Amino acid sequence: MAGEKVKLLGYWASPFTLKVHWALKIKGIEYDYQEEDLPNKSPLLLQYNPVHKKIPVLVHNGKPFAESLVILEYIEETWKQNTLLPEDPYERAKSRFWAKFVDDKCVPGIFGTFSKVGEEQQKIAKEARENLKILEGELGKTVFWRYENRLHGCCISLDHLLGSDC
Ligand SMILES: N[C@@H](CCC(=O)N[C@@H](CS)C(=O)NCC(=O)O)C(=O)O
Repeated sequence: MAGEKVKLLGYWASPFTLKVHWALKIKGIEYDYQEEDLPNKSPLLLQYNPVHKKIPVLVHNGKPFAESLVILEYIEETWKQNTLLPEDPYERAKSRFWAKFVDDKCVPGIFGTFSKVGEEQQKIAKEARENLKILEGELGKTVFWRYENRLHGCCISLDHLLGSDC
């Protein structure tokens, strides 16, 4: 839609930001990007996401949206081209289930593996591997949000990086 202003506030290494980048690109939406310095958040981020104070935030014609999965739903409903979700309601529900599984179970485990040390790190790395295996088992069975296929690629690469011997 002509004259629209779309802006994404994010952070380069954030998987939550990446999926919004991918969704916008799949839809062919032009947007500005503002990289955030997370220890020193911009006034815009604090203004637009006062509840969680986290990226990503999408701003569309001055209206802010926070929480990556909420942002994806908004993108899907606003720009109808190049759909992100399958047509069938059952398949759509499954896509949403696995998207939440990635956010709740895989991403924290992967982050924890790199930020924790010692026994705590071993424990969280084991959980991360187990959850990545579950996710890997789903590949080919579920039609995911289209961006998720790319995220799965990253997760599986990380699984190999972490080692698969435990
Ligand atoms: N549930 C949120 C998670 C977003 C999130 O955890 N963002 C992190 C970066 S990956 C953040 O902004 N951290 C800054 C902070 O916690 O102060 C979403 O899906 O958007």
